[in-house]
Amino acid sequence: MAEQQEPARHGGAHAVAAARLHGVSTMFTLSGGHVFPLYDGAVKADPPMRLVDVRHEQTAVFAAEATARLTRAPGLAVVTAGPGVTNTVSAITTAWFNGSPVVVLGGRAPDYRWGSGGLQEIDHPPLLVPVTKRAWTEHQAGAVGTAVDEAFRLATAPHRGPVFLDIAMEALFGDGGPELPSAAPGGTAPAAADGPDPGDVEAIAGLLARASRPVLVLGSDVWLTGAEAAAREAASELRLPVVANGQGRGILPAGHELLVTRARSAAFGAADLVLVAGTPLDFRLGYGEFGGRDGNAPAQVVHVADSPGHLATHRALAASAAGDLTAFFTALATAVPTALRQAGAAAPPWADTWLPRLAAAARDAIAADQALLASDADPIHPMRVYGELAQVLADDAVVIGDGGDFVSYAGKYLEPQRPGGWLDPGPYGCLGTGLGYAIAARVARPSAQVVLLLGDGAAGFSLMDVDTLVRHRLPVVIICGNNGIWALEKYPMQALYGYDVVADLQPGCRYDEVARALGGAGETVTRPGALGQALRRAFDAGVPYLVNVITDPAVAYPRSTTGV
Ligand SMILES: Cc1ncc(C[n+]2csc(CCOP(=O)(O)OP(=O)(O)O)c2C)c(N)n1
Ligand SMILES: [Mg+2]
Repeated sequence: MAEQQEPARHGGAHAVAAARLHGVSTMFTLSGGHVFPLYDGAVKADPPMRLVDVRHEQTAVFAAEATARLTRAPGLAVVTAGPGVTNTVSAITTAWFNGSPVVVLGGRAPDYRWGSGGLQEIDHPPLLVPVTKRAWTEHQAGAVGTAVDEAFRLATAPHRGPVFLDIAMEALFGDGGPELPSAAPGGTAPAAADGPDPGDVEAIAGLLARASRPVLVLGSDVWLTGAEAAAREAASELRLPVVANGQGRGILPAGHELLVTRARSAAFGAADLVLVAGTPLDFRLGYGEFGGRDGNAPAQVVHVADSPGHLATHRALAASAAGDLTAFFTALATAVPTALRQAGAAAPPWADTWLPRLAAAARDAIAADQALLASDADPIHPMRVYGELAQVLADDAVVIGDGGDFVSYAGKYLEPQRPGGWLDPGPYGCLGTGLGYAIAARVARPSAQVVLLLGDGAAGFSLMDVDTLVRHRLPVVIICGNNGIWALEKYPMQALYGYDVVADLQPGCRYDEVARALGGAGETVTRPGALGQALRRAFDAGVPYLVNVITDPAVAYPRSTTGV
């Protein structure tokens, strides 16, 4: 802590004040001289801004991204010039794919020496333009506050996403003037999306009224844009079977009568209309190809996004709408009954047969899971881990997945009770999000359970940041699914070539001892019967705790697609 508490007025102080106006309370960072004024600005702000210093810049950006995805307020990461910035590229790209409002502030070699070969002198924005909403440089100390304000406004405007700004050294260290930003010129409330075109909603309502086997897919943007209550109400009002995707999971709690995610292949295979809201028609949704199974015609596809640029262009759509998702669902909930009445139907025709059929299929699938969730197999079947975890998870738990097969199991068998409690890397599929996401989750939800499900391969990307959890007293439970292999690559390579290489890790490696060496705690579990008690010890520990579960490498996740 600095002894002298005079208000700072350098560019760094202006940047911190502007970030705070947008609701930022934590700066995730890894030190470098180019960005010292941002720390000085954080320390001397009133109240000081919390600094969480990590062990790799990608962890800082993943933490900022998870902050945005959990709190729906923007996240902030600060990284030093050159390698500090280039180390963030995968994490910024992850935020780009996820539409996460993140601002990354980078240091930058000074302008007055530019071209002379200064330390870490590289022009960062061209590296980041393709994966950000905007990437640019601020050169003037007096303009830093305005530039940072602009960065946050852009990051939070529809369609949300990452923004990069680097600040030349003299601008960050130089005098920005006595007046710190105290009110943002354009206001600090995130810009709202315009409502969708009423004609588009009507057209969608008309299609739905003529459908007999519709399915509603709720994706991450439904949660990220705050439309979950409107979506839930519309689904309930219209009795629509729902498949949840990404952070849309939990909008309908596990066990909800309309939630048919576990019957998604039956639902998508036989649907005659699929309405996808708040997520791209990417590989996770079979590129938007639905229906056509068992002699059925291909389904009509309706795509709804929060902004026109996010509507699918790679396949024909029966209809689409772009705009505020809350407004969309609210309008849909009244437009469909009107359209049904006009078509002479008293109630949604799908409510009597199609919905119960899918609900029964979902119930059957869940019942069929039970044997493996309770499996006594030795070595441990990965599903047993989830059977045990489900018994100790609270409704408000945050569950994070970073890994291959181990996390695919989790995605399938752990059904959240609330939205905003499930974090996977999203469609960019980047390994290494785990510790950054876990750090952010603990900061954002101080009293909730935070559980990180970590493949043993994935562990290698970020396990050192257990040190950050320890230094900042952030207890989380880490469950390492340790099969000694990169399973999600090993089995596909064997299927293609009949053999595999570069897919083996150390069997039985003691990742729990890594956690201990860093000041946390942990244990290795090799027997299924020991799992339950180990998980309880982990939740009770009050320190970062890694349960290293040795699972059966012979068990491969029954995957139908590799995403390519
Ligand atoms: C940064 C990055 N590198 C490589 C991959 C390719 N990849 C996807 S899953 C996977 C295997 C993950 O292994 P592990 O975490 O041990 O989980 P398992 O499949 O064994 O359960 C790999 C290498 C990736 N998605 N991201
Ligand atoms: Mg593995």
